[in-house]
Amino acid sequence: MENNLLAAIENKTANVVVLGLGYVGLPVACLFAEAGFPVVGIRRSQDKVDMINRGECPIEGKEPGLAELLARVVSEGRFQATTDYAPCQEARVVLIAVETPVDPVTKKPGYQALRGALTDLGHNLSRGTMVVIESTIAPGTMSKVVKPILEETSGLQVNEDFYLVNCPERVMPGKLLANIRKCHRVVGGMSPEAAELAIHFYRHVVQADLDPVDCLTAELVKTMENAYRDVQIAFANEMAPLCEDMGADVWQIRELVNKSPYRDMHLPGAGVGGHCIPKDPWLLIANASDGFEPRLIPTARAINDRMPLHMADLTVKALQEAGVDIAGAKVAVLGYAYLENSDDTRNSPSAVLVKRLCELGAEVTVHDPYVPEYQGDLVDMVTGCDAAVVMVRHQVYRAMDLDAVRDALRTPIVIDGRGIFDAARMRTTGFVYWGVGKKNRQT
Ligand code: SAJ
Repeated sequence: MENNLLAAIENKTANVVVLGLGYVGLPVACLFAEAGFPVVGIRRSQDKVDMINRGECPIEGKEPGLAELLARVVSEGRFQATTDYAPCQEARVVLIAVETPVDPVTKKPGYQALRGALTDLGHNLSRGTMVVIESTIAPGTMSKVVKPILEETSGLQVNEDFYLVNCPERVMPGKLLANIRKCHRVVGGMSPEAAELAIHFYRHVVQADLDPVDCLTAELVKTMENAYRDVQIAFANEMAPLCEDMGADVWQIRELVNKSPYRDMHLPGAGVGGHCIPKDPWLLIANASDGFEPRLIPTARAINDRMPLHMADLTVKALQEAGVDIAGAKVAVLGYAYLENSDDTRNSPSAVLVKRLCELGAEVTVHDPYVPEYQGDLVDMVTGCDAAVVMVRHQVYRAMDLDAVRDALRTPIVIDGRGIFDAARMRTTGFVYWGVGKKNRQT
């Protein structure tokens, strides 16, 4: 294949198209535009396209530098958005960054968005283009799904007529730009040449290691690194109820355990949310053959998924200690985002807790300073409630006026899902205090 693509990448004349302008696609489009490439972003929603072309950032929450960078690259004419796939025909590099959720029952990816993007791209794919999948995908997807769809819809052959790469994203809400610039990436090529070309391309925005590998290795690295984190968190979430059962404080024990070399016990808590950790372990094992029996991954997921229900159990017990029945009790849920100081509510553990409390007959109100529908004065919101359940380590909860909250509650009960408060201090302040991994029984 003629290789003037390398020259176009080096001198930044290569037209870049980014398919999918969400948490992954938008920041990466802006960074390549800032680096000097002409970038077109494609998104299905005309409203969002119009917003982006006005230089307005559609992503809420604290994303340092993103809104300013977007406004700048749009005003300089380096980046524009559209709903039309025609710009793919002139593209030399196409990045695909669409969501890859798993079915809540089968735990398998349907890839509807990915299949749609690949099909539309295939019909507009030109010879000599480099296609990069940034989405997180199950190991084996590049060869079993991506390659066949692109070849069938374009009539072109991978490695003969176009380059194909998997370079998994490394985003985290609140650090979108920083993570792209600073996190190492694996660069999986359908050919070594494709991987090398992609490394030349990403070197324009990534200041960390770019490791050339094959596609299967790249798919395994990304899903395995997040499955590893999920298992680590699950261990902590098994130790918390154990310590409650034994009448010990898992938070103090965790700190002492981590004094041992090579220990890094993670934080137990009210649940594991977000768009990566709850999903990627299922992607990791999705294409394993029947000869492989996954045991640790599903068990870890079950442990973590149970934590919001554990929070409901603690709430019932705390209310009982104060002589209040969960049925008819007014419960305030503090925090709805999945991560502290973020507005991101994807796979929110609080959603599971709210559903469970309502099933038990409680009247639930939700507060979250970052989520528009749950914003409001904290003390006003807890006024008249029988319990306040803290689900997220938002700074506003860590710094809240405990005397004011105690006086506003009808029954002074706090259930602590993130180890924020000191049990002794809470009890001397007059609260019935229960927490994940805490010494909850007063006997
Ligand atoms: N959580 C715990 N205990 C912990 C750590 C996290 O309960 O010890 C919970 C959080 O409250 C949250 C969920 O797990 O609900 C996920 O937290 P996270 O810190 O993993 O945040 P994410 O989901 O944004 O994870 C992303 C991932 N990065 C990428 O996929 C590129 C993850 O692999 C990173 O470790 C994480 O960002 C990060 O810390 O950068």
